[in-house]
Amino acid sequence: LRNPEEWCRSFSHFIAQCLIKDFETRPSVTHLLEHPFIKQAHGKEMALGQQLSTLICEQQDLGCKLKTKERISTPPESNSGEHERINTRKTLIIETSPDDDLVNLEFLDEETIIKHLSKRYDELQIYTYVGDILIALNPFQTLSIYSPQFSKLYHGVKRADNPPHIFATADAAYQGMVTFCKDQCIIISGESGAGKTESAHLIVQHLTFLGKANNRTLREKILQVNPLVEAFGNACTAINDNSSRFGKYLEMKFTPTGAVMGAKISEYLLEKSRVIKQATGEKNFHIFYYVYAGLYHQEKLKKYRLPDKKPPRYIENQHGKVMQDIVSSKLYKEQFDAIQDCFRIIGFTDEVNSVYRILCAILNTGNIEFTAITSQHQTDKSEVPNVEALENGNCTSVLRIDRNIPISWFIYTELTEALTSHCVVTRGETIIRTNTVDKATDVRDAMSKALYGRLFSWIVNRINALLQPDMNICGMNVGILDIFGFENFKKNSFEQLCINIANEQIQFYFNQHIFALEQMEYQSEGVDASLVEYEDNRPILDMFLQKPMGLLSLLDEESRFPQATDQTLVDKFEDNLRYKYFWRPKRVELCFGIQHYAGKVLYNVNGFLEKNRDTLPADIVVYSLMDLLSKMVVGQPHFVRCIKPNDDRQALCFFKERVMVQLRYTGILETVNIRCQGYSHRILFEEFVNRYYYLAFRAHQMPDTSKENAVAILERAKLENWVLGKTKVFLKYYHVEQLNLLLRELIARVMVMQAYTKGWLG
Ligand code: AD9
Ligand code: MG
Repeated sequence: LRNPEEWCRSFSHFIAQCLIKDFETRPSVTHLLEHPFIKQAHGKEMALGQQLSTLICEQQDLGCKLKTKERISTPPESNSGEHERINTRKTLIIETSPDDDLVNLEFLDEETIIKHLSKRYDELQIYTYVGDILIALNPFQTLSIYSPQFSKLYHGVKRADNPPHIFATADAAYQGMVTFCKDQCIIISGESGAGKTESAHLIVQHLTFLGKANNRTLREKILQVNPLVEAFGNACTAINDNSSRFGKYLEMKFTPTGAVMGAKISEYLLEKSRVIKQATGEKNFHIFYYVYAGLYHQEKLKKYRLPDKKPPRYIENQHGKVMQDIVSSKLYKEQFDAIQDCFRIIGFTDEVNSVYRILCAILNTGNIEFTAITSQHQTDKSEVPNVEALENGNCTSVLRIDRNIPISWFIYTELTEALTSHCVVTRGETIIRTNTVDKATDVRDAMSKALYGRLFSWIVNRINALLQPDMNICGMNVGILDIFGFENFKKNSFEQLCINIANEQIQFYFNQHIFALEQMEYQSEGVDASLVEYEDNRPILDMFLQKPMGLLSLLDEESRFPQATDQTLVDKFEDNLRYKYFWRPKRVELCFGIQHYAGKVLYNVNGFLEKNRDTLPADIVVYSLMDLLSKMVVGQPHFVRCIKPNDDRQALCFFKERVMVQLRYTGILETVNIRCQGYSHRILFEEFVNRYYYLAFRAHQMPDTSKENAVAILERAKLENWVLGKTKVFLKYYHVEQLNLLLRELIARVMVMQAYTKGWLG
């Protein structure tokens, strides 16, 4: 941004005159200038200059947009390779239509909604509104609707001015934050592969555009955060080649004037078990392949003591992948280079080498083997026959444990002992017992998982330190929640249970905000609005979370018994869980079924106890998600519901049945109903009058925050269909947008006037 004075001098006198002329019909300028809101928010000249520049850009954009609307007609990008399926005949027409919002439909039933979404999808209109909620259908192809030109198009305008878009949701959150100085959060939900992570990237992209700080480097840093953490936390699964295996809450931090000043990530429940084993057709975390291929091409495998004839066991194909597949993959090598760039741009230093070292150590650890020693007295002892793996430092020296250095030698021996034996304390006495081969293998794998888990947390913490705002400013946040989506595989284990419980909680949070809280307020405020029935998943959550008899408490309890087995666990569930959502199939051993909000899932308890012991107790994990949710509750929520139109990842392929199921379990029909009939915004009279009074009163008047004055504002703003409760104004989602727009226009005019009276424009 140029110096505001300089900028304003060059600003066209003509535009100022036009705005002032228009302003004359409004309350007195000088009065408004004295208004505390304006003083507080825009009192500082620099801030004023920034806002003013934004305003002018908006004016310019507006003019350009009117032309662009007719002009933009863009075919999807025709890429090679993965996107070969793209139908290049289709052309995207960027224009609004009344059916952009399902709430405008004349007939509201499932069939109509499906037909409607299908028609839009066919025209590559992947986004549709349900009031203020965005439905995003996965296009499974690259669309050219995310360029900076589109960011401009969606900047600070009314929702109805443009077709629905993920940028509009990001924009609403940003405008809400700047206008009301209130934290916002965007909750993205949908099943695995529905497009949550892609949506999260696009939101970050648009927010960095909006929060145009002078600091270009910071913007670049923030854009690298997602690719970096996803290299460590995402993997290829049977459903999605880039599946998130952890939950992520990214908070973007802004100054009071809306300039981006930093970011912070919270991670949640990384699927560490993937490090040591992957299901058929799945892979380890991306980073292992990137690093192995990258080091191979740099001829550094030897340096990191990695085998070069056969890939390490953890990334070796249990499923047909061979050395050549990994090292000859151009993609892996390119990704390795990209990750190095991410590290560098974010500000990591030599510590990156330690990251690679630890990753290689984990791969080497996986190659340690054990054999049984049978002697006269002992039959259950194991040893490490491939001493190479330890002695040549395969695992150990990469972790800087070297037998030639006395202190390391001690650790080296300790490590061998730690893998092949364990301590038992009985009546105050410590006894060392040897491990069987199986036990030693488990210990080895547990060590790998722990190392990876800690490495991941360290990277996240380091990113947070590097992106911490250096300004001592009390700013505001827009948080973006992107977790692993609901999963239902042929074989589902402990990991799927954790993922699906997290998704139950997100669904509950959505229900609370969209249905429960709203309907409770109608009743307590005596507002006559018809109640909408919805599927409440609270009883399912109770079944999981209740203490001491919920499923997770039972699992924790059983995990504390050394004698517990898979059989005792599943019996315990069956004996104690008297819920219609739980069943035990007769013919399938060691399995139990759960009727989740999103469908029935059959879980195999094999390994549940071990995995639960290995992670934090399930209870604590559920706390940590609650912590995440409670953080979001303080912010104003915005919802994005991602929908997967088919299971074959095919572009332009809309399977009615598949979409219908997702619409049903996410309660879209009910959401449309409540958005048609309901009042999504309930604001206390006091807050309402304080917020909007200068739309109807002279600024210096400071009217009483009474019901009557609230009505005066609503009438002056020419709004219809609002209702009054005992203490609150009940508004439709579009009312708030109209009010905010009026408010912003007014403030913009005042700022131009202020600049004008200061002589900047003369
Ligand atoms: V999971 O729960 O992490 O397994 P997500 O996050 O819901 O899942 P993701 O965002 O990874 O799904 O999307 C899956 C794939 O769909 C992506 O890799 C893209 O190939 C494709 N996709 C999703 N959204 C878009 C989009 N807006 N434009 C183009 C998209 N492709
Ligand atoms: Mg994802």
